[in-house]
Amino acid sequence: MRATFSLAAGLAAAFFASPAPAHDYKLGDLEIGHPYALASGGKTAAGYFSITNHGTAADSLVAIRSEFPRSEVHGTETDANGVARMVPVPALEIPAGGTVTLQPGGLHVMFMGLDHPLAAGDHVPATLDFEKAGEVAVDFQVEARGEAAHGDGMSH
Ligand SMILES: [Cu+2]
Repeated sequence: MRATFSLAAGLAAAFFASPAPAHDYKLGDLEIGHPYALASGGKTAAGYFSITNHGTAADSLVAIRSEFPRSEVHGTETDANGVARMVPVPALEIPAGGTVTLQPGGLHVMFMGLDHPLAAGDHVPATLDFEKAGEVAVDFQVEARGEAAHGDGMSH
């Protein structure tokens, strides 16, 4: 038991030493990992998180609400000319026992109609609505835009 305790203490120390601590949410069998959004000075911002389904049945993320007029899940699709574009994903399925990860370059939340810039350190409260599990309030931590950030050049 002592060894287990020491490991837990070590993990806790590592957790608190991190400059942008991860934060997780639980809703029934679903676990929402580290929601964050990228800083933006434009009308849109991209958000990311992971969803793990510990249950035995699939569930789907069917809506996201925030202070902004529209928040949608988008996927990316590459056309015959090799041009990537974003397509809305009205119901994002999380398979039983599976994890779906929204990350730069792929699935993302698009916050639309921003009326003010988002800077690193800001927070975007939002509600995720799942078909079966219901709703959970989460907080997207705004982080500085990195090299692999969601490009503003992608069209909608
Ligand atoms: Cu998008």
